[in-house]
Amino acid sequence: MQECIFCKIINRELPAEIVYEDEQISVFKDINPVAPVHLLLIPKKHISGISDLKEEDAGIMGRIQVLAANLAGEMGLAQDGFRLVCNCGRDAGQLVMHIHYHLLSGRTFKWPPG
Ligand code: DGP
Repeated sequence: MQECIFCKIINRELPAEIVYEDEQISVFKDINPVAPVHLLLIPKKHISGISDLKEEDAGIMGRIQVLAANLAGEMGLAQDGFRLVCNCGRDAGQLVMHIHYHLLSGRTFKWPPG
């Protein structure tokens, strides 16, 4: 999508610290990290948010979760723990309307979230 920041990162029109990429998925560091590890995992296909997911998107969203598990394992995050967050809509704090998971780790998180 033309005006989407994350599509521009995928298309290399905007810079980002990309840490993983394949045909369907891109993973890059959040520009405004809220934890020592803060990655964004996104499908290259533009999907606005969880509410817009279709049956056909189940595979890619599952792949992203498996990738999160693999990255957490490779980065040594699994033992102490990590959080995988997907904000959906205004009240949840979604600012970028291209679906993304935040992979957060490296500190203790509170529950419930603020
Ligand atoms: P959310 O509030 O869930 O929509 O999270 C959007 C996240 O995207 C937020 O943590 C900041 C990050 N972000 C916004 N613009 C950019 C950008 O241009 N580059 C990178 N790397 N991250 C961005």
